[in-house]
Amino acid sequence: MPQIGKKTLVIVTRRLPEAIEARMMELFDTRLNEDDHVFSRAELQDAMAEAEVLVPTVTDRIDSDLIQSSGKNLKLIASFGTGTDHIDITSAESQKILVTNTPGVLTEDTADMTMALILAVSRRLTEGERKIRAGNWEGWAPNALLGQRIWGKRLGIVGMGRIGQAVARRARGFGLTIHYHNRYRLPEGFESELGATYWESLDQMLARMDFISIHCPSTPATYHLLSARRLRLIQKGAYVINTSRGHVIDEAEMTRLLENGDLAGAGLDVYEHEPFINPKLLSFENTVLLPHIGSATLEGRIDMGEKVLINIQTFVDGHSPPDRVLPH
Ligand code: 8YV
Repeated sequence: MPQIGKKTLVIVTRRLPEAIEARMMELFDTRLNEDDHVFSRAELQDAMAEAEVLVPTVTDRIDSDLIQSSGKNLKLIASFGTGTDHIDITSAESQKILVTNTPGVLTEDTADMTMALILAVSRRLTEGERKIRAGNWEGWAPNALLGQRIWGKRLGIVGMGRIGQAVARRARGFGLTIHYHNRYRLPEGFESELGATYWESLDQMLARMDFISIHCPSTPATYHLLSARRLRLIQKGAYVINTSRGHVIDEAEMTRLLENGDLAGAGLDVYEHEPFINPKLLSFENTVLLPHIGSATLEGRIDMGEKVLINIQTFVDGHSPPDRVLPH
């Protein structure tokens, strides 16, 4: 437990919203990252040797080696974000270091971005915009940039947690019929509210959908859940949308399928090797590629920061922080 009267040393790896940084300075002995550079491994190691609380983000890879070599002061990793695949939670647990995240506050923004990608890729929004910006638009034509209607099509949601459900509610309003695969079936009330169909077999669902959208977390169990074999089950005319994590899809195989015309398109906000993007994905007209901005709203970032503050303060006060993450 931190000593009474002495402020807890908190090291924050990236710039957070100013209001959050200011409050963090008031509450704790806080070290900020003024120029917002991504910490090198050595910098992370130094921070973890000294800090009592580390506030990392998705851009910090906190693996078992770093955790094993952290100082005895480090008691809490209060991550800024919901996904915790960048932190080895099992190692942290074995070192008695708590890990927290910021769930719930990104749900609606990420669901909005999913709908934006569904619409953008099927209605060729970014392709049309590129045409205008390149000065290549010669005016309206009956057959120009024809996309696919989404109304009446089938959406297969992989992972029906908070975000998957928020996507289902929106998609229903756009006339999509909702299908889902999840580790467990949701209560009947939910299924009837959304007219959602549960597929115990992911393979069977994939083969019958017009849009597939990924909403499960990245864990060892979901690594390449959309494997090469499963990707090949998807219909030629279908679109793949991913606002979760790149590791859930075998990106190399998805790229091959797009290249060969075996998928209609992909709307992606996340990638297997961020920030590296496969150059082939960049070269296709039928991909919409976003720079991991699913939750990037001012309100969302402030809510995430508030959650980080609450997790740290609760811990400092001697209680179990509300958003503790346990090993899978
Ligand atoms: C965050 C995310 O912006 O919270 C998550 O899991 O993927 C993003 O929306 C990022 O992780 C912040 O660390």
